[in-house]
Amino acid sequence: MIAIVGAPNVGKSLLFNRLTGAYVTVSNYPGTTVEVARGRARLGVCGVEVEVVDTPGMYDLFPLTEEERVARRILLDERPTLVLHVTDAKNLARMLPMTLELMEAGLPIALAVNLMDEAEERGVSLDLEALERRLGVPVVGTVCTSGLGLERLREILTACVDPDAAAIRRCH
Ligand SMILES: Nc1nc2c(ncn2[C@@H]2O[C@H](COP(=O)(O)OP(=O)(O)O)[C@@H](O)[C@H]2O)c(=O)[nH]1
Ligand SMILES: [Mg+2]
Repeated sequence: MIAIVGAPNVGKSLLFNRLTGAYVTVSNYPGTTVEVARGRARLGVCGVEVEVVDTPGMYDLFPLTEEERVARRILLDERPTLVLHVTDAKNLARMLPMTLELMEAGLPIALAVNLMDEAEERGVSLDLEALERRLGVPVVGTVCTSGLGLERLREILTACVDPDAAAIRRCH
């Protein structure tokens, strides 16, 4: 399972929709009124299906709200194959502490730096390759509204959830 996590309003749900398309169910997380969307993404040339969960917005791993508690429980109880931390390129520095918390919790993560279009408009320039080297986890810049970066993101997800499928470019 791939869990999409991050602060509110960074584009998690739009990214979730782009990855999953039609196969989505929305239900209350058990014992709560918090809605969680679950769907399936087809990844790689072989179309390997993997579950994707759109978690409620969270600012860090120390929950204050019921939404944050649900997001934390999805991460710690369901142990995703990959945690995709979605961030806002305009405020990346403020969001990286949560990336580090997720890494410290021992979760396998990849970082999507979304809203790159808005960051560019504001003259924010980011060296995502340097960040990737420093963090030691995959980092990809995205614009979920236009689809920019989503192809590379899919490759990263494929490599994380199914290394064999990612290595084999051709299916037999
Ligand atoms: N300009 C721009 N808008 C985006 C991008 N990604 C998402 N949005 C918009 O940001 C808003 C919040 O997105 P949403 O997916 O609901 O965020 P969530 O709260 O993290 O689930 C929506 O209006 C999206 O259309 C992006 O890369 N660029
Ligand atoms: Mg959302």
